[in-house]
Amino acid sequence: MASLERVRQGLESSGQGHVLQFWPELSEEERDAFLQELGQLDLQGLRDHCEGAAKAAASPPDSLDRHIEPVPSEFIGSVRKSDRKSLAEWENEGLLHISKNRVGVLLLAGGQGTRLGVQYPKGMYSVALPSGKTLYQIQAERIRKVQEIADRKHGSKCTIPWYIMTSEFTLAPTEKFFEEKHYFGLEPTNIIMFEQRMIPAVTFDGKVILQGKGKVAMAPDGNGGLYKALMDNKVLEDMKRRGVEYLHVYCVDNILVKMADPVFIGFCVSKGADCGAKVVEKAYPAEPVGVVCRVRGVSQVVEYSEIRPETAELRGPGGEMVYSAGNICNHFFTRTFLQDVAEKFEGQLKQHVALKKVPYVDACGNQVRPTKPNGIKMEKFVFDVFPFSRNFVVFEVVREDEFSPLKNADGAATDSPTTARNSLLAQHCRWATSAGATLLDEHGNTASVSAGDTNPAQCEITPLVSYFGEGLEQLLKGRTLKTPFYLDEKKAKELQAE
Ligand code: UD2
Repeated sequence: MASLERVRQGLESSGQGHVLQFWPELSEEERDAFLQELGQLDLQGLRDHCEGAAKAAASPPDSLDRHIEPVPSEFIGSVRKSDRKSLAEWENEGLLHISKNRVGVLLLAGGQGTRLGVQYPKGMYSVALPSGKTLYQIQAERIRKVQEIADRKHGSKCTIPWYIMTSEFTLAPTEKFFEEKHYFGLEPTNIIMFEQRMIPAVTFDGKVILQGKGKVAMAPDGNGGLYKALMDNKVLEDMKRRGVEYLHVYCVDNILVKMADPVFIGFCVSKGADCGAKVVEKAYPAEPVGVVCRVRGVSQVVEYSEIRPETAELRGPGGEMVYSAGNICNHFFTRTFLQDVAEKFEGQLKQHVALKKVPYVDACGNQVRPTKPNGIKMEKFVFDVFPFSRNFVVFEVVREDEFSPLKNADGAATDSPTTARNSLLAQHCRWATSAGATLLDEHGNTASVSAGDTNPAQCEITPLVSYFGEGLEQLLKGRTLKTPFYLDEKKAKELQAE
């Protein structure tokens, strides 16, 4: 453990002596825990961090709006605009790489899920589907299925390793949950959890905030903390050892996420990309998604919190949004690009300022819950490496098929458990009817099925039977199905036997 004297000196020389002001009041146990926490702080970099945060928060953000322009549509690949042949070719290419163990998935799961308001990691959330599955279970089963599809097509046994970036808040409960659920049928050694760094929250005058008398207010360093975490935890070495060349990085809360999407992987690889982003057409100007655009000619994402409303609202001659390429936090990276980032560019990643209400103890030792922002959290964003790419590609997918994030608690108009559940059910209703089934609602009437249905019939299909709507015709064609209808593996066997 670090010595108290060394820590005290480090804090004082970075202007943070107040951190130890309640030291005499702490019990032996509290002192040990605090010293251990302080020993993990980057004391060398603390002054820069605190001064940098205060300075960044004080100066008006460098508005990018004057320098941005949309990415011309001819530079955006698109599911909707591509013919079947191209889509099939990309899918085949993706499946080939999967079958050769060249593809991994990486989940960004270090966030705190503040908006959803649960005390546990978001992936453990169940949106009350008929099956009761959590987000983690759905993701795990999609991995299992796409491995199986690649195996069957290429006659080999393949593995898609699942890298999971957690933080101090999410690692222990995530590990416990996976263990309790027997890793959802995946091989535990192919699930690699690692932790991102935490950094102190700082007041507007550059002082580390004490959350308790023996506790600094710490927060994860943003999902762009990924690149440091890859190095800290030797994840790139693990990828190399396994022969993983391509990584699909995604965020935890999109219930429709296509794990290791072969079409996206195949598209990116066939274009020779080192880096790629999936986008959907934005639903409305203020939708909380970044936009893929060009800044001073270079493609990148401008986050929703950093674009002016008047820019987001700009319309073209046909009334369409000028900045419509909505980032859905689904990215493609080659391992060699990530290696380059880790070795050469990580230090150049932009720091973003978030002003937050951070509970703290005041100078008299009273616990305070602020009602307005009092603290600065500095964050890096996962997409800020795009400008370092040599060949960055954008791939537009269909929202109803691939994007329905869970951000807010029920009661919110958008991105809630209800909207996420309905998106998945509506998709499965569409799959069932296009496979030739007729769905009946609870009154025995034919259920209407359309994209974006806000009150879909209760039809759920396990990913273990179908990854993306394939293989259903042989089970469902010509059948009339009463809802609620849950197609699990057992039911699929029964239908097959009939
Ligand atoms: C993210 C995207 C936004 C859009 C939107 C779509 C970023 C920076 N923004 O915004 O452009 O695509 O998603 O849903 O990617 N996380 C960590 N560590 C952290 C912070 C977050 O792992 O320190 C994870 C978090 O667990 C989640 C993902 O990153 O899986 C996105 O985080 P968020 O939900 O806070 O991002 P949001 O919705 O503001």
